Amino acid sequence: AEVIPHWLTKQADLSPEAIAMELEDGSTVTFKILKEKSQRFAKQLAQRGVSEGSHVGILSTNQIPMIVAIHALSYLGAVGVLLNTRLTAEELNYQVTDAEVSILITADHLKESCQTLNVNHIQSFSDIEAQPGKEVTLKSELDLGNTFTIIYTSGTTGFPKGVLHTYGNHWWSAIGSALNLGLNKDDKWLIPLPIFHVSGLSTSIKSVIYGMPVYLLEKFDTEAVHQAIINKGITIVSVVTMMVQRLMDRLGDESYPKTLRCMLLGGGPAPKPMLERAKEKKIPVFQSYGMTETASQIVTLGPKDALEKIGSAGKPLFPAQLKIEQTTDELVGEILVKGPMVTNGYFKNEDANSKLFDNGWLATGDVGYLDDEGFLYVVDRRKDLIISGGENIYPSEIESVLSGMEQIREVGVAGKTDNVWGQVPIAYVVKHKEVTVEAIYTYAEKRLAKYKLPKEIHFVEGIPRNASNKLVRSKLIDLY
Ligand code: S0N
Ligand code: AMP
Ligand code: MG
Ligand code: MG
Ligand code: MG
Repeated sequence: AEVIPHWLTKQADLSPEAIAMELEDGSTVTFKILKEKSQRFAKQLAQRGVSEGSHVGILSTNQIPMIVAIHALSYLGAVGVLLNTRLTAEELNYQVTDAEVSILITADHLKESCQTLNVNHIQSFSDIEAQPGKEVTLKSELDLGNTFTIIYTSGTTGFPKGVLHTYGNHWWSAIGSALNLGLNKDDKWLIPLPIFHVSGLSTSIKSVIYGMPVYLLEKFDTEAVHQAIINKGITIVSVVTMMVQRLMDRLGDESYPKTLRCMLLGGGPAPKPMLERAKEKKIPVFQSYGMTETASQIVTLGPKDALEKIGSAGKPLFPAQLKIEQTTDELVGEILVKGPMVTNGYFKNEDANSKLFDNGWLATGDVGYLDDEGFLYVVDRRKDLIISGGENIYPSEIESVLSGMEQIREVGVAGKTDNVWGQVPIAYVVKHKEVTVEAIYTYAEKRLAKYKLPKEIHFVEGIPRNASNKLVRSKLIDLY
């Protein structure tokens, strides 16, 4: 594959004094400093045995050392496995084992909670920073064909799959996004989304490729985002639906300054009434469609078209292609995408990989149609996928956990519309022995991230099944 100069070294050379990162307290880091910190961290990681091809777990909330650690891996040719801080130890253990993580680097405040993880070496950012550093040759180039990151995504089977991202996937994602959104000299991109998702990660990589500052929030907070947009010259902010709703409530009758040119909305469906309300308030919402497998948005709708095409996710980015796999004469069918930002597959998962591609086209599992001008409308998500506040949940994940309880004979889980989160999981349980709702929660809390816990648990006599004895989730909601 093509080789390019190391992107952070290059940017530090082109614009050493430009701001790479800005924090809420006003402190900043330049590209020169970011490069120096990352190179030092790389040598310290090398001292701990990290080398080319090592799989390094990263478990952190958004903070400068996390971004430094990610760039440090690129100087060694090591692979970052980005872990969701909301997961339980049991869920994390599945991922670190599956991804063959040899060392886990974590935020200082999370180290204590990592003690039960199945990784031999667990080090906080401060532990690594205290290392002397080993004199190793750092990469001066990046091979676009090499793997840089792995991010797990929930799977229909109940087990998450590790999406591989090459440098090329991230590079082309950044280029495609810039060709679509444009790039201004004064751009400053606010990241309230976690860097352990590709939504946050991709923005921190765009920063280095564009020479653009990111305004980093440790975690989403309505007031902090509101204040940053009003007072800190934010031009672009990435959000999920639930955040747009909270921000609009906070905004009330006021309006945002002209400096805000793009509110990039992704990660799930956007309800039409919300888009209409945003339009009234003149908030420049860009709807988008993308997934972990496409290294961030692959289809985007700018505000110019938003007026006429409300509800559409837009057109594919310049380097990307999209088509609808029509199985009948209807316009609606599975969405297929292709492009250099699309993953080559899941780590060590030939079974899933063989189903992922159809002649080089990634079969998303999502369902949609194109209007006569080529604008995409997403009408249904991948089979059974529940999206709560931008986090994905598969009913099978919850079902397999709950059915592990000996008092439970059968369980079915379905998504229910929710005003705050978009959708939430609801569980229908057939008892085998006496059990209380409290006991079920106690059991589930140890095994499932909080956002996956069913918001309601109902005891029922039986679970709807079809003629071949398969669970019919669409009929579950009618049970109660
Ligand atoms: C929405 C968020 C911020 C909510 O978390 P918050 O406010 O921090 O909650 P907490 O204060 O921690 O907890 C409050 C209670 O709520 C529970 N909870 C937390 N999150 C959820 C949730 N999602 N669903 C249900 N419940 C939740 C907590 O457990 C707690 O409970 P109690 O009170 O009982 O203790 C947070 O969920 C969040 O950050 N969501 C967004 C995640 C995200 O980034 N998703 C996108 C993933 N997709 C991609 O990366 C690909 C698409 C993409 O790249 C993209 C996406 C969006 C925008 C742009 C792009 C792009 O293309 O660049
Ligand atoms: P994730 O990889 O966690 O971002 O999840 C990606 C999934 O979110 C996609 O496969 C879709 O099911 C859903 N999704 C993303 N964008 C949209 C959209 N604009 N409308 C409806 N669903 C979406
Ligand atoms: Mg909160
Ligand atoms: Mg590819
Ligand atoms: Mg997700």
